[in-house]
Amino acid sequence: PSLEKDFLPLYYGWFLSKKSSENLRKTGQAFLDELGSLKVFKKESKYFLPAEDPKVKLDLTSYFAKRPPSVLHCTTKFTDFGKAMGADEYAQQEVVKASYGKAFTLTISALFLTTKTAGARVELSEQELLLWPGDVDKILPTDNLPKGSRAHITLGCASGIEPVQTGIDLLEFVKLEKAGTKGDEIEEIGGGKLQYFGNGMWMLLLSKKIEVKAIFSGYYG
Ligand code: ACK
Repeated sequence: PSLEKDFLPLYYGWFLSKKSSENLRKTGQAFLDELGSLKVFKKESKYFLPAEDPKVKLDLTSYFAKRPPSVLHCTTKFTDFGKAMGADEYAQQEVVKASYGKAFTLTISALFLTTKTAGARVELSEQELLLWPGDVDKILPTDNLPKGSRAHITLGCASGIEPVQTGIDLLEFVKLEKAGTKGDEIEEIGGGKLQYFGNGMWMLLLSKKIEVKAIFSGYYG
């Protein structure tokens, strides 16, 4: 058996450089700070507050206290050390092997948050899409969304929420966009146009997209 077969990582993805990672964390933090201080957000903050005590002061930074411990990343394929569906097929692709350890530039087009997760939306290039698995852009088997719809960088999770949720939340936004539920355009804030999709789902479309440097690699834990 090949080495690739015997030692698959927990997941494959793009791992941001230390500097890009620090900058994106700061941008995400600034977004939380600004959103949390907006009247429109406060008016809708019930989704983030405990039903039994809706008067407590909401602090989004402590709300999304589960943050990625090391450098930020954008998962391509969760292979679960080879146990996940399609893991071997993914790992054996020529493009995956050839790209391993190579540098890429990822483009971030939006920041989003829900009651469960906060993340950055990644817009993949043609070349990057070659590394994107064919089976991950859906919540329901019947969903038919553009390739790469799920591409994201998790910035934080609410208590009790696993990071896998961030991609699912992003797909939820994409489904709403596709259904023509564009999201109320709330206002221009620092960085872009703020959209509200209801149910505590917020998205900031960046007026200036952010480019980050990242290495395609595997994470072994
Ligand atoms: O934030 P993420 O993209 O969501 O990065 C982490 C990484 O793998 C390590 O946990 C992602 N992840 C976990 N489980 C899955 C899964 N079943 N499908 C897709 N991504 C997953 C998680």
